[in-house]
This record gives sequence, C-alpha cells and structure tokens, in this order.
Amino acid sequence: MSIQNEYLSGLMDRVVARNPAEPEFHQAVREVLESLVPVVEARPEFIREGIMDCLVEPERIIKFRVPWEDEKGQIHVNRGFRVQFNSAIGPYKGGLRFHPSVYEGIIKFLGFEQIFKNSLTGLPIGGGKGGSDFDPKGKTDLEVMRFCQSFMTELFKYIGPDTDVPAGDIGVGGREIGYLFGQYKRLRNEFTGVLTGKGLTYGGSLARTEATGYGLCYFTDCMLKDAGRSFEGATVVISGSGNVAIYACEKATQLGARVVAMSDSGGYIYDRDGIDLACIKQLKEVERKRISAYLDTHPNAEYHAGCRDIWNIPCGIALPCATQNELDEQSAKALIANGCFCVAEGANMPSTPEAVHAFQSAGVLFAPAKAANAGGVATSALEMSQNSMRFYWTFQEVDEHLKKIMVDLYHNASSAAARYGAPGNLVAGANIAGFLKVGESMLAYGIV
Ligand code: NDP
Ligand code: 2IT
Repeated sequence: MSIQNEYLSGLMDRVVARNPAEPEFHQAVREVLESLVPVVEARPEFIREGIMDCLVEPERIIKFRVPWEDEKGQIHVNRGFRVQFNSAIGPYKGGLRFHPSVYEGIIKFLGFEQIFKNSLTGLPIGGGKGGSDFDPKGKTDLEVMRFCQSFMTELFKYIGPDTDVPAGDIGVGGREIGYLFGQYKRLRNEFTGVLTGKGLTYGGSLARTEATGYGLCYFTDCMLKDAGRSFEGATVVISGSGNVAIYACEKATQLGARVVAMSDSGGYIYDRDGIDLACIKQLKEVERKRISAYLDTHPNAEYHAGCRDIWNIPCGIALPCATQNELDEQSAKALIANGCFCVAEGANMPSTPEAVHAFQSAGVLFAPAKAANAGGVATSALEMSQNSMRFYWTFQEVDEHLKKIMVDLYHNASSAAARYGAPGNLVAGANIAGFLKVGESMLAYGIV
C-alpha cells in the first residue's frame, strides 16, 4: 500500500534510502506514516515544524563491543545496541533483547514502536530499545552472568533512572535483569530504579512478570465486549511459550477460554483438553526445556515440528506472542477460514502487513501490538514510580492500575480512530493517539 500524502510518501522513501537493509524498521515506520495521513492534513504544522522528520530519526544510537569468556576459556565478541529513539514525553524506556537475530534494524523497529506504545499508556515514558546478538540458549548461568556484566560495563555510561530505563524482552528475563542490575549498582555505587523487571527482593514490582500477558487479555476483553463477544467458552491459540505467552494463557483461561496450543521456535503442541499451564511453566521458567517435552507427561497431546502451522488449528481467538512477522497472509487466511473472530498481538509486530490487511478486510477484531501489549511497559512505569517513592504496592493494587490503563488505552485508541475517519480500525487509532501526545510535546520544544 502506498502512503496517500506526498510529503509522508517522500519521507518514507528517505527513511528507506538512509536506513538500507533494515526491512523491519521500514515496515514499522510505513504503518505509522500511513495512519498519520489524516493527522498531518488536519495539522500541517507537524510537517512544517519538522516534527515528522525528527520522529523517524533516533535521538541517539549506541553500538558497542561485548567481549566475554565462556567456561572453556574461549573468547566471544558480541554486539550490543541501545537505540534512544525519542525522549519527548519522558526518559527512554524499553526492553533489551538477547537473540542471535538482533541487528541494528531490529532494535530500531522495536524502539520506534515503543515511542507510540509508551505514549498510549498515558504515563511519562519515552521510547528506546536495546539488545545484543548474544544467544542465552544453551549457556550456563556463569556464562550469562559474564555476558551481562560485560554488556552493562559499557551500557551503564548511557542510562540512569531519569535518562533511560531498560527492561526485559526476548531472551532477557529475571535472571538477566538480576546480573545487569547487580553490575550497574556496583559500577555506579548507586541503588536506583535504573532497570525494571527486577526481582521482588530488590525493587521489582509485583505483577510485572504477569503484566504483558494479563494486559493483553484485559485489552482483548474490552475489544470483545464492545463487539458483543467474550473469552468465555472460546478456543484460543497462543504462539510462543515465553513470558508474554505464559501469562496470556493464564489470564485467558481465568476469563473462561480454553487455550489449546502453544509453541517455541522448534515447534508447537496441540492439546485438545486444554494446555496444562503448570507443566509449561515448569518446563520453560524452571527447567529451560523445549516445548516438545510436554508430551513426556501429556501423551494425548500432539507435537509438530516447525511453528508456522500452529495457525491452521481452528480457534476463535488467536494471540501471537512469539516474534515479529510470525503470522503471514497465508496463516491469516487459514485462521479466517476456520472461523477466527479476534486476533490480538502480544508480540511486537507479529503479523505481516498483508496479514493485518486480510484480518481487517474480513471483519476480524484486530488489536495491534503497540496497544495490546502495552501492559508490560505500563507496569514497568509503575515499578519506576514505586522505586522513586521507595515504597511498594500490593499485587492487587498494581493489577487494578494495569486493568484501568488497558481499558483507558482501548477507549483512547478506539475514539482516535473514529475521530480521524477510521472507526473500528485500532491500528490507525493506536498510531494516531500514540503520536499526538509525542507530537504536541515536540512542537512545544521548538527545533531540538
Ligand atoms: P521470551 O524470551 O520469554 O519468549 C519468547 C518466545 O517466543 C519463546 O517461546 C521463543 O521460543 C519464541 N520465539 C522467539 N523468537 C522466535 C523466532 N524467531 N521464531 C519462533 N519463535 C520464537 O520473550 P517474551 O515473551 O518476553 O517476548 C515475546 C514477544 O513479546 C516479543 O515480540 C517481545 O518483543 C514482545 N513483548 C514482550 C514484553 C515483555 O514484557 N516481556 C512486552 C511487550 C512485548 P524459543 O524459546 O524456542 O526461542
Ligand atoms: O516491548 C516491550 O514493551 C517490552 N519488552 C517491555 C519494555 C519495558 O520497559 O518494560
């Protein structure tokens, strides 16, 4: 699809030319610029004052060497990144991803998405993202600790509780945050809320672990209710079996749905009786095993190698919670043909543009990532608040805040869509509502 505005279309061409070979970044920018056409037409000052040009250019990119020694004495050199994309409405905020596929374009796409997502939470947080091409899989705890310490020995120079507050993402969970925080504290001789997703004994927030998956279901629940539907009695397919997928499964089940399939990068399991989540938690959170091991204790379930075909399983609600572009047009068509009526994105940009188009054309309720998975970063911002106050809230208090944030976010995105001529289109609504707060702030600052 082309962008129906001459200036924004030219800007998109410049983004592609200036950021060659970064298809994920181009994809994320294109979708936002497409949505913002009616906004810049109503408010030409966003173009005239250079806001749109500034929006697509990160404020700062930090790229560094991360050398570390494995248990056999062999030296490895990985690359570390932090993209500090936009601080118009608060300190840079966003996760760190450790995965072999990480390169600058992935971190730029994630950092760009984070700007609008963080704005949508209604909380004062800017957009950033970081990570490394390090693969924590198959590494010992000692090796992961050495890597994290080396990574933080460079990163600590650029972050701080009022500057930039990283958190987890793919491959970065509680263990990694512990090693990173310990090294930051040691280097700075300071105990501050510089990272979120921390352990509960050293400043972490209750409900942060659950927040992205729970928030996804709170958002989806709102969207379903608005359309006269609900989770109650629905069959749900969830891709991934990491942090987001596990707590999406937990909350969807609590809301009355039956989750029948989950996956990892090796393949997927299909359990018609409903996924035994206690088993998945034990395999993934404790033993760090492959999902195929589910069959050792659940012989009636099926395991299929390769994750793509998970979308061929009949379901009413699909929650892609693994990674970007995991759900393409063919999978979207299979879901639609099997009666799927709702897709909500737990992962960042899991649906290709063609898949999104297929869902929207078929009238499937579609919740885009930057709205639907914002509960994680919103709860990170609540962790920052608690750290600043040197106080803590109960699980129930944090969960109530999270629920309200997701409900408000849904109404904010849905009313922005209606206001700008795209009723029911939450992709447009989330991009517009997320942009407006950031764009207004940038206008207020002048040329900076
Ligand atoms: P985890 O590392 O906990 O889990 C990731 C899951 O996705 C694993 O099951 C993993 O399988 C699978 N996966 C990862 N990469 C691929 C791939 N290339 N192909 C197939 N499967 C893959 O990460 P999270 O659950 O934290 O993150 C999942 C998604 O949610 C990401 O897109 C992330 O950006 C997004 N997200 C996360 C938030 C959070 O708070 N954690 C907040 C908002 C969004 P395997 O173990 O085999 O690699
Ligand atoms: O994609 C995301 O929003 C995250 N990985 C969470 C970021 C955060 O700062 O909690």
